[in-house]
Amino acid sequence: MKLYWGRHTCAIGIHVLLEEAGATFETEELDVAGDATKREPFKSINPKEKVPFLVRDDGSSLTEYGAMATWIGLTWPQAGLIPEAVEDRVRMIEVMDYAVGTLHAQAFHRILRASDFEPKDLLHKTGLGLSSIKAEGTEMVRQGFAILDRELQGRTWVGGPRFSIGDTALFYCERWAPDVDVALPPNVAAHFDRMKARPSVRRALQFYGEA
Ligand SMILES: N[C@@H](CCC(=O)N[C@@H](CS)C(=O)NCC(=O)O)C(=O)O
Repeated sequence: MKLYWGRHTCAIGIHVLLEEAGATFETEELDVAGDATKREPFKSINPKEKVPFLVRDDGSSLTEYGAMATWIGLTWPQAGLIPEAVEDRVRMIEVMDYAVGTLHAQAFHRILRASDFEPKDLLHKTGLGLSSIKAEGTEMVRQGFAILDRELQGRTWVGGPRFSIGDTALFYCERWAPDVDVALPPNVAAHFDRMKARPSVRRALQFYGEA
């Protein structure tokens, strides 16, 4: 199995999960900031042009954070990465979907790749401008973490009492907060600290050259 990844990307969450599962995997680094995902040979093997991207031992590939995370959770059940109780499981999915689909794809994306949100036609190009798009993204990041802070009240992990796949989605967003000058609210900051104390996260951060 091979995990395609890039520095400072959400791929670290999948890396953490593979570590938690005890999976054997290779890695291939892409210069994501330099747009390597948009060039050959990667573009042909993953037309979505994104990392994380998993190529499994049978040669088939998998994209999308939730799908990859769920596959890891179901393939290594002994790691206990998917909550058993219905309420814990749906709360976990609620946070994971929000982190991936809103906090990352809407809020952080506006800051990290503001030009993706800039109107492409000349008529509208005079509109917001990159700095306004980034400012809007920063406000969305603040609001997003505030919402998650309320949801995490009284919870150790996003799925209740045990670590699960959803925690890694929140973790990769938490890791980006200092870069966009957003302070994590208390429950989210405590979650980030708990994540950083996990051996799997330490190993992944070390691999990424950040520990
Ligand atoms: N929907 C994808 C999003 C993945 C994604 O946005 N990856 C970013 C890095 S964090 C990326 O590869 N960006 C490259 C680009 O947009 O050119 C998922 O859930 O895995």
